[in-house]
Amino acid sequence: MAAASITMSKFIAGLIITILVASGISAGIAVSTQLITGPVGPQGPEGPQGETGPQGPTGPTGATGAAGATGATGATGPQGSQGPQGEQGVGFAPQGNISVSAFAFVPRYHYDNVSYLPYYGLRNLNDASPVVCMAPLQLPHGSTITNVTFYFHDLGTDLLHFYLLRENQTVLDQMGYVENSPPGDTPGDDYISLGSILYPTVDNNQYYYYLYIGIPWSLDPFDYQFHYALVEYEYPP
Ligand SMILES: [Ca+2]
Repeated sequence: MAAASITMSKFIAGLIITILVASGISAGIAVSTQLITGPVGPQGPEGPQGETGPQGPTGPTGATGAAGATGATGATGPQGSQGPQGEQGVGFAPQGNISVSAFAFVPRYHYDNVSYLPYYGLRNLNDASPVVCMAPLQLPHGSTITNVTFYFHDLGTDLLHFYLLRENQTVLDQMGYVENSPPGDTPGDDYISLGSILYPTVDNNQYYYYLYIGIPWSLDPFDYQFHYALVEYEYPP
């Protein structure tokens, strides 16, 4: 009977298991219905890299670049050969001469004391006294007076006197003096030059220049005649 009991027990147990299994199946069906409508699972891992694509089309031409910096100056070339000689210029002569006529001389006191005549020049018509006359000199500024020569006619025993002067408002300078003293006092036409000249450089900004002459008196007014002066000067080099 024990065996029968065991068997019975087994039978009951099997039955219960069967029931339970049947219930489990029912329960499994219900569980399966719940999984279909569940949440989305996590994303899977990244797949492997794809193959390299084909080469793209050629790009557009690029813009022109900026100009480069200027190069350094080259070395100086060798000196050329000497050119031909130029033509002669037309500059001023370094020396100048002017003549001052007797008719440029004015009497110091009165025109009644003098006479002007072509061929006879300037004569003394004063009353037993010498006559003094003056003539202006207009020379280039900066030039150098090198000589003054006086041309005259002398048949008397007295002497003619010649001066070169410069002057301004406050100063009177004697630049040169000469007289036809013996043995220079020879009868007839003659001339005489200044031996030396002081302040020979012409400064027209500060001075004016003139000649100053003394003509003796004679009973015959034709004994003494002054004709002209020659003034020589030079330009500075
Ligand atoms: Ca004389």
